[in-house]
Amino acid sequence: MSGNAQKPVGSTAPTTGTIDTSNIQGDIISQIPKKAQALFFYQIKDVQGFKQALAKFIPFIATETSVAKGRNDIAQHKNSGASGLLNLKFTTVSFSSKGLVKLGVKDDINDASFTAGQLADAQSLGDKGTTQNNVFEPDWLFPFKHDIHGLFSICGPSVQIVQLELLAVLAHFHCTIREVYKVVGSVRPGAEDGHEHFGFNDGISNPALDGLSVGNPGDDTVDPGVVLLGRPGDNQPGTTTPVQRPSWAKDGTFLAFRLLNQLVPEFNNFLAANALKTSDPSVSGSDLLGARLVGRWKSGAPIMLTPTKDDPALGANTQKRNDFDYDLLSQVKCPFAAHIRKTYPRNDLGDESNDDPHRIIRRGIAFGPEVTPLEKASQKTHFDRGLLFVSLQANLQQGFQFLQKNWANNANFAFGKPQQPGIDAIIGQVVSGNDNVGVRSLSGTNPADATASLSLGTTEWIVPKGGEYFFVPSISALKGTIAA
Ligand code: N7H
Repeated sequence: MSGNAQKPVGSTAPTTGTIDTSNIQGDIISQIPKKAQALFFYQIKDVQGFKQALAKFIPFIATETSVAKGRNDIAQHKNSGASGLLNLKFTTVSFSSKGLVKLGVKDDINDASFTAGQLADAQSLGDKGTTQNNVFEPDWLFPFKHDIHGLFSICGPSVQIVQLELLAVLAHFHCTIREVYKVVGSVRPGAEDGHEHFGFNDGISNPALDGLSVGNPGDDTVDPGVVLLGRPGDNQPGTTTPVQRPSWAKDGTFLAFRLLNQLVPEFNNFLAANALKTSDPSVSGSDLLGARLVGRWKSGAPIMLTPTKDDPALGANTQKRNDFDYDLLSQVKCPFAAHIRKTYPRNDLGDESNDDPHRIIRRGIAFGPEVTPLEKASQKTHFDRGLLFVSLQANLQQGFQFLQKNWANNANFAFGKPQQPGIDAIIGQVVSGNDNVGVRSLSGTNPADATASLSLGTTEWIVPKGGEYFFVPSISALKGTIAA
């Protein structure tokens, strides 16, 4: 018996009181240290058996407190000069809307996108597919077109260790669940550690949460309710009126997962074919174009601070690499449609607090093999690789969806610029019915002629292969409602 259905909806007036970090799952406030991550998507077959197994499993779930301890242990291990990586594993759990229903949780958590699921959003996100009898079917992998109830995420120091840990978790839940899809991501080898498959340093910029985490200069601190439900800032769009949430939902967050394949040889081929002229012979024209599409050089150094040449020391400098603003009316340093400018426009929106409701915490990891010599030579992708994209936010429509639909896919955003910005060259998708139909282009890529538009061709280098929205509950919600 779930019991939760009797709990009053809307009893979570946001409070600023202390937040118990041992009640919040890991990876939300501070990032879980990881070299590899297994994501296991499943359906629940035996509800009562699952609830019993989940109740016993709660002490093994990573919390903000256990992650902080883990980070501390890792720092001590490094400082002691010891070799190798500590064998620390962190497991978190989350549920789709269908999963919560299956478990008998009947309260409306009050997020229409979560309730509908990502499959229902695929077309409006711009994912490609076919329509038959008025029903759109995205070109996703088969498992993501069917019900997914839950997700286990296991982070650890190696692929082997997370795979072994996953086996232990599955043994615990035994036949109460059925696998839908499994994928293991890992950091790329050697100097590419921390870089996604196009070669760019990733995971550099995330907002800090007021009272819970401290950001680096330029990170911007947002209200905790931008990420945690039921906390100050978890407001109805454009208002200061709190969203009504069931009390058990407090201190949980929504997780948007996207399985994003990346066509690396094709992307590199485009950069080489459209290489820009550079003033410095040591800078390659294709590297400059790549940097202008992303807004950062491969090292992570922002082009606003170093527009003509990469500066690896700046890319590694946590105190400086996020500390910049954009030139409001000029693309000379950075195109209006550069990926990081589209997804966090900073002063492009006027007061930077206007960005706050649309900030997300990103926790992705790369998956798939390195590009093979054959793929490089043929300039064609033969093996699946890409990003296991994860974003955390208290409001899916204001967070992940807003960034993808209203900003990245919208050729007119940011508004009021002297040239039409165009779409985000990295993640922008042409959506039929939008005013960007058929236009895969952006302006401002050429610093010498910011008015010129660059056609990106018809191949989108990021190919969505599936996804779902999940709710990451607090520990008390797991104990009192979900496993109860
Ligand atoms: Fe992006 N890339 O390699 O080009 N992203 N992203 N992203 N992204 C960022 O700041 C990338 C995707 C955001 O605060 C960097 O950490 C790739 C989606 C946001 O200034 C790089 C994929 C969405 C930021 C990439 C991908 C976003 C950001 C710079 C898919 C949301 C922070 C490093 C395969 C809908 C912006 C960093 C800021 C940064 C890349 C997906 C959003 C290098 C390859 C789907 C908010």
